[in-house]
Amino acid sequence: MGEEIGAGAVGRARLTEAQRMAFRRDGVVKVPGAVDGSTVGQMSAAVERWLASPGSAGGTGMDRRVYARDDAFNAFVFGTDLAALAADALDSERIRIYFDQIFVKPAGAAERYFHWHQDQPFWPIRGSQVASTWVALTPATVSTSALEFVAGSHRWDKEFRPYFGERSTTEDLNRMWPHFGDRAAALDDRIEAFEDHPDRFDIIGFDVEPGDVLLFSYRIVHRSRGNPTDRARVAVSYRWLGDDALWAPVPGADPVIGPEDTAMTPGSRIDDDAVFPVVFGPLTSAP
Ligand SMILES: O=C(O)CCC(=O)C(=O)O
Repeated sequence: MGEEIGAGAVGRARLTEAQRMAFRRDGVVKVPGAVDGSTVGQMSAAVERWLASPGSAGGTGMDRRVYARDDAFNAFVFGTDLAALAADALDSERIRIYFDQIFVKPAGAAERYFHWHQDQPFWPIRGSQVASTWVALTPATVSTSALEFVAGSHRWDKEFRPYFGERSTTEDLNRMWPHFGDRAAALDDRIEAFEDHPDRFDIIGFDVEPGDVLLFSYRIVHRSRGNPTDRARVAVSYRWLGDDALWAPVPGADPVIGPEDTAMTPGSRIDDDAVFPVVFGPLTSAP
């Protein structure tokens, strides 16, 4: 049957002190080679299979919460050390999975993909212990669509209005999912061309090789440019929730998990083990 995933048991991964400090200071840290070559191969094959499947997210090169319906993707969540890395960065006893997300940026993809954004304004989640591990499955440099970040922006008291370039009207966004545009329009903080102000903003980008992980706060401002190469750029991002993550549903938040999926009370600590399974740390609270 399936090959074993990952190099070691879940829970063994640890960041160095310098990596933990960088994550706290900048909101992002690169963990080189955090996913072993064999697992990278299996993830790449799983993404290839997903791409070849009929109607794979309408050719957008994106899909969310794949782990909940696909055994291979499930094993990458529960059988790798990614959640342990998040626990270490966030200093969290327990880590739950929110969702995994495939990002395939096709050869020649235009610059308009992924303008500067935070993840927080999209999600019905609040808290300080929320982060992603973005796993590179193909090499990329910043100019061929590896991720860039505004260092320290995870500490700004800002919630930026989602911006998708020319597709950013309220109507456009409402077509992406219900009430998304209305929610975006209610946010006053506007993304700017941070890269034009090196005196005010410290932009850090990370060239990556397959197996490198970028670990970043859901509040940090980040983006990726177009992909001018003749090869797709492939990554899978894992969204992790730590101890202080709260369930904060609002109309227009990402419907990948919505109020109809859980009985949790808005404003409560996330404790629904069926919808947000524990991946690292004690399995449940006291019976
Ligand atoms: O893969 C990309 O280009 C975008 C990824 C991203 O924005 C994320 O993981 O939050």
